Amino acid sequence: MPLVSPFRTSFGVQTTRDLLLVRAETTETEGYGECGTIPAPLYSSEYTDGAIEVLRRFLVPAALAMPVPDPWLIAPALAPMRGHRMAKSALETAVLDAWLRERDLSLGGWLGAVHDRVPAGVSVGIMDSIAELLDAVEGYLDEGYQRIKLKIRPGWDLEPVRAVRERFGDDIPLQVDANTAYTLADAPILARLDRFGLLLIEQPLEEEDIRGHARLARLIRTPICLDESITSARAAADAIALGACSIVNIKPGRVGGYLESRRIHDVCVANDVPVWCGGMLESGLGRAANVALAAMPGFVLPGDTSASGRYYRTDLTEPFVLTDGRLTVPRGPGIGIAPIPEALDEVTVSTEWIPA
Ligand code: NPQ
Ligand code: MG
Repeated sequence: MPLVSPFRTSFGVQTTRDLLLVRAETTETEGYGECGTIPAPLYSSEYTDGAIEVLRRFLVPAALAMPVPDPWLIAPALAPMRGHRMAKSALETAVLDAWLRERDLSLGGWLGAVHDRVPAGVSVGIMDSIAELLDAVEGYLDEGYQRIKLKIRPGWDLEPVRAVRERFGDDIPLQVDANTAYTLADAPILARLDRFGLLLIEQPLEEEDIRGHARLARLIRTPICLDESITSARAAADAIALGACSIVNIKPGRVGGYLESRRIHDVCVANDVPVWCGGMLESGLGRAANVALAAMPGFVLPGDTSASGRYYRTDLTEPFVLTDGRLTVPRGPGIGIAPIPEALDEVTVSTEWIPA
């Protein structure tokens, strides 16, 4: 699917989105799960062709071998295969969606959502110039986004943040995401962000550097939020206990699915750590499930659950539209939304059916 505009992060630039969907078919209904991988292992170790391979050879056969496709038992059935959380998340979500539809339960209701609508933030990529960045931010603020997140990397950090503060003032909720681009040696530069009153700085250091984030937290005032590092509820508990983060970005794909996402939410709430829902440029299918997750009580900060139009001219589903800076939580059974057949056919390049 073509992106409405290039999206540049510290790990590269994307102009299209190669989506991998898992569709589970049961005797009564079907379910969809979206896999957040990108074609190359630049965000995490997973990549789309690898996810297809591990699903085809290991994960789907293991799920098909289960006596009943019980959503709680998918993760244990897949546990012998190590890692591949995004691939596992897509499969578990497809089974969960079908399971909920069969019981006429909405994902939000099942997760424990407490809101009908969730505030939307927006992630703004690295741009070729400050002028271009300010135009993009102005457009998103005009659309009603409740929080601005700027992608940063060494050489594009202090200046864009200063420019956004000078142009739009100190009151707009503003945060930055480094996608692991810095090291502890950069602490003096990152400390110079303190004066801009950011909500948080997301994943400044590399995924495994929990001790480094704990050290950095004592060198800067801006709260540290982790993304790539938080791969499970255990990882969240460890990072919090070690003082490596005071805010957590929950992304179902990164952690293996919505059941683990709920566990992370509960661990963070128990530790008074605010959470928000991250984004992986999902189609409306993944977006629907993320909006339901973001309606849980501990999601007290706007997430990257932006409107469909932030990324796509035409979504696979009815588009999610921003109204008063919020997205509406789907109320139907399961994820509460389905692909529009014509839209899906338009962009489908290959399908593979794995029989039970
Ligand atoms: C993040 N998401 O919070 C990720 C980075 C990311 C919205 O910033 C295709 C293209 C898939 C870009 C997955 C946001 C992506 C992508 C994740 C960026 O770190
Ligand atoms: Mg991030």
